[in-house]
Amino acid sequence: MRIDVVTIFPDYLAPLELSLIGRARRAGLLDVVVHDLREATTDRHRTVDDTPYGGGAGMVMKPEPWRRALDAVLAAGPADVGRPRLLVPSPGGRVLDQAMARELASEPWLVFACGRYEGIDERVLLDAAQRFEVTPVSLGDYVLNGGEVAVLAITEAVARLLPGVVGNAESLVEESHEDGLLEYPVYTKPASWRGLDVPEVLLSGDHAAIARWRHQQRLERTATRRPDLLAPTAADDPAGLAVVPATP
Ligand code: 6GU
Repeated sequence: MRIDVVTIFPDYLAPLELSLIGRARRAGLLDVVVHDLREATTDRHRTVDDTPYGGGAGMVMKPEPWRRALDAVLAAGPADVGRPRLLVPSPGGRVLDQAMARELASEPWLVFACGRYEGIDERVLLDAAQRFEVTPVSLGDYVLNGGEVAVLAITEAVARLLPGVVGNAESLVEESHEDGLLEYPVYTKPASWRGLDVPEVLLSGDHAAIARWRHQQRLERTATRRPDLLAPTAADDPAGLAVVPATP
């Protein structure tokens, strides 16, 4: 998979050299290229932002450096893989979940456009839609200062799903969110620690009993911590608007 990132803070992406992602890059499973948006400016001050039409607080990212930067990404990218996916981190985007991470992991080429300030001139995305499949993406319902942290999170969620990136492929299947339930609690030695004992069943050697216990723990945990992941009823729909009346 090829990933391009356009940002005014290339150093923010330095962690992509580390750990699992860094190893995947060195192994040739993942090709990450980070581009400085300011390289696509032409003025002496390398200006990337300007005041918003209509007034209001903050600054807006100018269209022309973005157009030039995205053209350069397209020109230097892999041939014969079709239109890249352009992911635009934004609190107003589609909220990333495990299903979306899997969808992105099936793409050959992802391009991230990191906005800062109040955002990118809307016309950049309209214009880019002629050459990219544009998807605004959010990490959740809170506000970050810019897209760079989201790129780190999304890249990690996606890259670990690529074949060969996570050593033990089994560790991918029994995880939180892979089947809609949270993970069961885990323990290691010692069996007793500060008066806290590992649940008896895990020491029993009874694999069927352990599997039942773990499944029960996943259900209880999900019901307590994330009831919205179970039946999409009350937590998702407090007004009950989506409740379908039972058929008589
Ligand atoms: Cl993807 N970007 C920004 N700036 N804020 C966010 C976000 C993304 N996801 C949640 N908040």
